[in-house]
Amino acid sequence: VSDVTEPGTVEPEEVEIIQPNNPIIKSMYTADPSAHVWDDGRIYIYASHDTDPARGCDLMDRYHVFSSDNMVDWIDEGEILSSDDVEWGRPEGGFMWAPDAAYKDGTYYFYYPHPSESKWNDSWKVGIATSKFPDKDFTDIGYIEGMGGDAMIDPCVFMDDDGKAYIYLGGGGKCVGAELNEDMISIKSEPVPMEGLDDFHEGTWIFKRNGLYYLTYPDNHGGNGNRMKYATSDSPLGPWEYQDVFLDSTGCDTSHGSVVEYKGEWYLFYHNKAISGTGNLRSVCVDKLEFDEDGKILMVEQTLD
Ligand code: FUB
Repeated sequence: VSDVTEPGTVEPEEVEIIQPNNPIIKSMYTADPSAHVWDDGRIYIYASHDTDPARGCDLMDRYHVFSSDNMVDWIDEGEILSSDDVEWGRPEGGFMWAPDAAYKDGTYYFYYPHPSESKWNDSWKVGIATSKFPDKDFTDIGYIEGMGGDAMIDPCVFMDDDGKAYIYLGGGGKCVGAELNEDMISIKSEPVPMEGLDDFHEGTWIFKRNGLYYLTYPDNHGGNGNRMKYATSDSPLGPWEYQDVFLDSTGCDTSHGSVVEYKGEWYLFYHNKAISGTGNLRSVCVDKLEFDEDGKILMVEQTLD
């Protein structure tokens, strides 16, 4: 009797989701992860990239994309954009900060904050690069008119179930949002302030669960570093009802996260300093995000290997 199965007689198994071993990106320093699940069933992380040896945020000058189908084995899909590719950008380059991505009608849109002038903190814009692929061939096509300026960083693009897309931007205590036009590269009307947040710092992320909109963000908590908080609303542009802290400080100079559902579970992507021990040499991590029966987010347990 043989227990060897005939080739071709077994259906391929579903890929098993394994407990992440944080930090999940170990090959380079990465931060500000924006995670998305695209039509190919893989999960992609669009992240910023810290410069080693540590030099703060000014030398951050390129983006890499990572993908996985099990949350543990992450492929570095390579560099997708650098400040050298941005014609309208600050002449000295650098300052390629927390990005996001969206997909519509066969095109991937990559949104990134970048200053257009040497006097960087006054001149932030939301750059846009597009591609037919999620992980390569991105070309810069300019920036969104009518958004940006003083400390306005960290674009987040949220695609609602009805096909409407919204963009959020914020820093220095201000958070604004606007509906995008069908073209995904211009806004329908003036950005409006997101009301009801408590101690907003930067790093907006929006998701929707059971019909409720969630806005997550790092606060201004000092000492050991920002914590992540969230607020909820019945509308993508608020007003928001502040809820609670759901991620404690990770020991980095800043915090920044994204939330995504993958294969029936919810996850929080964030960064810590577990590899470098240095607050501005960050590494992307992921942990499960859980909710109570009223939709409140439970405190995230930060795991390591
Ligand atoms: O990584 C550069 C900046 O630090 C990001 O844009 C902020 O969200 C903070 O994480």
